[in-house]
Amino acid sequence: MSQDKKRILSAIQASGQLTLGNYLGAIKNWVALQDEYECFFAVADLHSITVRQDPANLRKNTMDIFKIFLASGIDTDNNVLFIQSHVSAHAELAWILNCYTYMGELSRMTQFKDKSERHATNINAGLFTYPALMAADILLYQADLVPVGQDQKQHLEITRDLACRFNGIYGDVFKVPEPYIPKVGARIMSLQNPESKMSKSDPNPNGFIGILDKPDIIRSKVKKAVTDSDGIVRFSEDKPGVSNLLSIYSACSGMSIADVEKKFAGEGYGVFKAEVAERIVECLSPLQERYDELSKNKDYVEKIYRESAEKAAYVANKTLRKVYKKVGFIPGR
Ligand code: ATP
Ligand code: LTN
Repeated sequence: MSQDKKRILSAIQASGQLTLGNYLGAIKNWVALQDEYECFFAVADLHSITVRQDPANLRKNTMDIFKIFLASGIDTDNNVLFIQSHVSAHAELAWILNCYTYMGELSRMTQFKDKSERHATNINAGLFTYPALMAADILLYQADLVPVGQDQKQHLEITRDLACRFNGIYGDVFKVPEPYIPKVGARIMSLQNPESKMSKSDPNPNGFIGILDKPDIIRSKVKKAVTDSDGIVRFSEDKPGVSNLLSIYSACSGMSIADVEKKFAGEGYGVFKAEVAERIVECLSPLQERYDELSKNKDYVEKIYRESAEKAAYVANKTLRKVYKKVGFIPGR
């Protein structure tokens, strides 16, 4: 791996099946960044248990996400794709960072407030200290840049604060990371409620397109997508459903929104929706084919995640050893 490339770390929680939003908003950008940067991409399974998970589902989701990362075309010779719980340094550094994180700053996190409302019967300590684990993910790898959506910016701020606080006490231990928010990041909205983001934890499956949804399912979900009654294919704030379908068409085809509007001028929503569905199918089917191949080749997938965990652990443990020493722990291994 190149020493002079800047380093990137990002992760996706294993809290459900990945959506077209995760693909267009995150994974597609990762694929584009992999040659310019040295990348570490993780399936954040430790984070996902801050919300109750069925064990069999968690196993399936984690493995599916890992295979989707591979199928999306990330080159594992030069980048590291790994499963967070395979590198114990994440949990170890998270504990230490917990002891440097204030209750006050954690209580200001909007994701904690949102998730506590949505899971009112399970407001656990892990959900509260989630940002310390996310900071550990990032700081262990001395990452320069962290590609995240707008909703994660607050977690990145706390990561930077923690890095500076720790460095302030003990000297230069952590690199202070910068957020990397893609300029043209497609923000894909729910098909059923286009005012809110397409999310893998949406209880209504018609709200999201799963990356692994088969063509007929995709066609039927797009057909049911909420639009409006004026019948004009135009991007506008007061037409969130149609605008979202335009964004999806544009992101999947590479055409500009203005060109897509021109293409469908005078056409009804029926024709437009059918074409949107086809663009999604075209965008996802090469990935789905590679995913199916990988599913037949379990030994290969296992080999990759085992080797990657070793590569990740090598880098992570180097930082952890330094932290242990600085804090005053006696070296035992
Ligand atoms: P959850 O609903 O379980 O909290 P999510 O589907 O919103 O999850 P995250 O795991 O929070 O997804 O996000 C993983 C990455 O995918 C982030 O970088 C996020 O910005 C991106 N992402 C998620 N949903 C969308 C979306 N609808 N449009 C664009 N990017 C998205
Ligand atoms: N919290 C993030 C997922 C995540 C992450 C990370 C992102 C866990 N660890 C480290 C970037 C860097 C989310 O919910 N999208």
